[in-house]
Amino acid sequence: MLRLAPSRGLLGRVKPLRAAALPRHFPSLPVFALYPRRNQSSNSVPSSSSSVASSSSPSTSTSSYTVQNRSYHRDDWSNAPPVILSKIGRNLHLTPNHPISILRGIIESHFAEHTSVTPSTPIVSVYQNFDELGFAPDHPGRSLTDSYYLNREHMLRTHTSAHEVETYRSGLDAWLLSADVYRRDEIDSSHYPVFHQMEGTQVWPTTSLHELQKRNAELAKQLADCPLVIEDPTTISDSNPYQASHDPEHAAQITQHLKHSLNGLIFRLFGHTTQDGEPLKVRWIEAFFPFTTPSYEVEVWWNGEWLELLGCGVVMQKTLDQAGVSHKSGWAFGLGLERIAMVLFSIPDIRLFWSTDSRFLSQFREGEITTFKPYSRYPPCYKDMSFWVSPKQQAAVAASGSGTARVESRASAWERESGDNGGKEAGVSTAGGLEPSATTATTTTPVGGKDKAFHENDYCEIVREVAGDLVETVTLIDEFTHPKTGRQSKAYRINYRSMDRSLSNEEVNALHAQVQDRLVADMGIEIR
Ligand code: FA5
Ligand code: MG
Repeated sequence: MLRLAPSRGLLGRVKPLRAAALPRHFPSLPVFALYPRRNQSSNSVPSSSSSVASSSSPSTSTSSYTVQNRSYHRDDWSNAPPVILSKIGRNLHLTPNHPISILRGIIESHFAEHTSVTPSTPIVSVYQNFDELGFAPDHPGRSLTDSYYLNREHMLRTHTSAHEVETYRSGLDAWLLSADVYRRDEIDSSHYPVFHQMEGTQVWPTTSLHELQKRNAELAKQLADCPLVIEDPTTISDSNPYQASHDPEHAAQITQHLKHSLNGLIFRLFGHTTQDGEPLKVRWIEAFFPFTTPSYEVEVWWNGEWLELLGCGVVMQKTLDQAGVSHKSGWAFGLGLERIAMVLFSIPDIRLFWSTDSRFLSQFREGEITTFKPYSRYPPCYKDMSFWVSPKQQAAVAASGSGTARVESRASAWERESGDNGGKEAGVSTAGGLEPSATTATTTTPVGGKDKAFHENDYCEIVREVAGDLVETVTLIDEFTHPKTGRQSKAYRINYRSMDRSLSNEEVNALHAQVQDRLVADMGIEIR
């Protein structure tokens, strides 16, 4: 059960909240690359059955990628490795009896009035993923250290928001879009380079917005009866304002409807969950996204830290203008299905979702939330690696003027962007993606090599390419600059642990040596 603001009182289960009964259109045919679904089982969804024929490393000279039978030329921007491309088509969110799919189904049935949409491919244009949504040209998320590119024009989507404009353009007003998304990221138990998001949104013709007040009053009444104590200290301010083009009263009603809708979902999902006998704590914090304002994130206290579940906000009017529906306004959210499933099913490590071990898969059944029973916890094997950063990489960092930025801020560009810092520094992001830094690399530097600034995501990517899911965490444990030579030293601890078996020390030593060799060859580091 959740502990919510004492003023709200305690109650049993809340009735599923229904979307407001306002005009909506349902296209009968796929729109662009999207497949709207209503009341269909996941089996009948046109799947993105991929054939990934990219068998050699993108850093080699092969001139193209073939993904889902389509060929993409490579250029100096290509950085998507085969190990990542091989995940295309797994579609955990559409796999019956898989926790990610079970969760998708539960959320879809909660938002019963929303149309479910499945994009046909994770490959989108850079324009769709970033420009169309108002990302600044030097936004950190665009960097080669943070995103996977097939070439300068095409990339693996980093978020489901990449489909917002085309879906609004299709005429849908209330929809849920679930899909796999891809990010170069740090390695730990709650971050994985491929994960699943669900985008949810509701928009209304401006002429109907006055109806929201009544609807909000009803929703508030239902929620008041929920035993939810959700902290929400957020306010509207210059750093998280309503949009100038919006009537502030309308914007307030849309914001309220967003919060009520998501609080209703949170209660539906976690209303009966306790962790270690303790009620679950949930909080709203202010955030920043280029395509919403005001913007928020919702976090849950889990395993001793705040875990970010979703980002959301009032849709930037420009996005709706781009979609040709300027006469509508509304809200959108993007939630991490793995993050919620981890809490809901008590799954301790995000890598487990990719397991094909029947001891994992056999534990889950469609429509049911069951507590995961670990079949075994194999011992970890820590290996440290101390090295000097290559002089060229160090020079590149110095040239960018912020060599220690990454260490000070240990969250990914994505989480810095929206204010979450791995649970350590919640609040409005000051980064906002507007200032290029060492952490962002530059948008004109070709991928790879020893000449660009050292970036932890590049380090993690190579570790992942060699050791795959045998790596549980990669943690920076030390760094210093030599007082005389000025050389920079770093030390990382790599924790190797298999989810399915015990690893021998010899095996890990051999793997660690391979990881080290690749890092020396690709990043020019000098082992100390
Ligand atoms: C976004 O991706 C925005 N597109 C969300 C959004 C949509 C905002 C619509 C406003 C309107 P963010 O980068 O915070 O935001 O990611 C959303 C969620 O994805 C996170 O809250 C988290 O639950 C999940 N997530 C992010 N990175 C990872 C990762 N590496 N592994 C697993 N889950 C992740
Ligand atoms: Mg975030």
